[in-house]
Amino acid sequence: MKRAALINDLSGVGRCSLSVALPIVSACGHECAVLPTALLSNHTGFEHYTFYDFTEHMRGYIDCWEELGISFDMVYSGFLGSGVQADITLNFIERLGKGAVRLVDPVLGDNGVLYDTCGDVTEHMRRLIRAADVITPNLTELCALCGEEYPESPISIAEIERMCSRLPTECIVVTGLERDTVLEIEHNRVANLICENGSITLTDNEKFPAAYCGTGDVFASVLCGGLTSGVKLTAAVRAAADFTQMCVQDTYNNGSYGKDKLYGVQFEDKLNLLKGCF
Ligand code: PXL
Repeated sequence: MKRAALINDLSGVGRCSLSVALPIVSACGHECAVLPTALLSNHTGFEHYTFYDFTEHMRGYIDCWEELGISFDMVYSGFLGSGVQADITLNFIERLGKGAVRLVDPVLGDNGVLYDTCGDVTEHMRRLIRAADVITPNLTELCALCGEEYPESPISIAEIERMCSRLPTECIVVTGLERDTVLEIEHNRVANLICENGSITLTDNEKFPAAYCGTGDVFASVLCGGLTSGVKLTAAVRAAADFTQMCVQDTYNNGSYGKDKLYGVQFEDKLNLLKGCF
């Protein structure tokens, strides 16, 4: 069995980050170790939340795991509670992730808006992505990492390719692209653009008229499961996109969108589909 380190926050309510990554990566057949970055009552999309920054404890976890001789085949990082956590994650990779696949989901914002906890995280994230094999920004995060304005009107795929070429990571998966933001995408589709050593592949799925919190985490977690198993990037992206779409579709069909949006997607009854998927 492979061992994956999940570096992410634990939000008590609202399916996202560790409460999504832990079940999904486990269902893909991997042993998971959890390094929390912050503990929240609920994610930051709700009207109020409590936030406990876990930075000081992260170093202790790493020292302890190093003393115990624990090593990892995958290091997957997501939401960081402070800028310094990017350096702690880099330190984790150097000490415990030798030979590991390194997946960084640069969680910074969505729909052109940065999360209000981000503060100095963006500039530190630019350093962390240098050490990643694969990163999964949405368009908001891609713009933030490049230091560019979020576009006011739809842009071309060539423009996204240009932004990817400015980043230091070999494999970039730009997630959740739609016609609202990208000219070449059809109105009823949602696409991911894979930029692998400069060559581009697009995958797309049917789009539902609903956007749920935490879908980026569902996508990155399935991708993490596939990459930990050694599956090729494009195949892992397709599986991650299909699984995420299935969760959105079921949540949309079974619930009431306005009420459920913050609570995330129903993935629990689909975890069995991930068994043996990679
Ligand atoms: O799903 C991204 C995410 C992760 N963690 C926290 C968040 C969000 C998005 O709002 O608030 C705490």
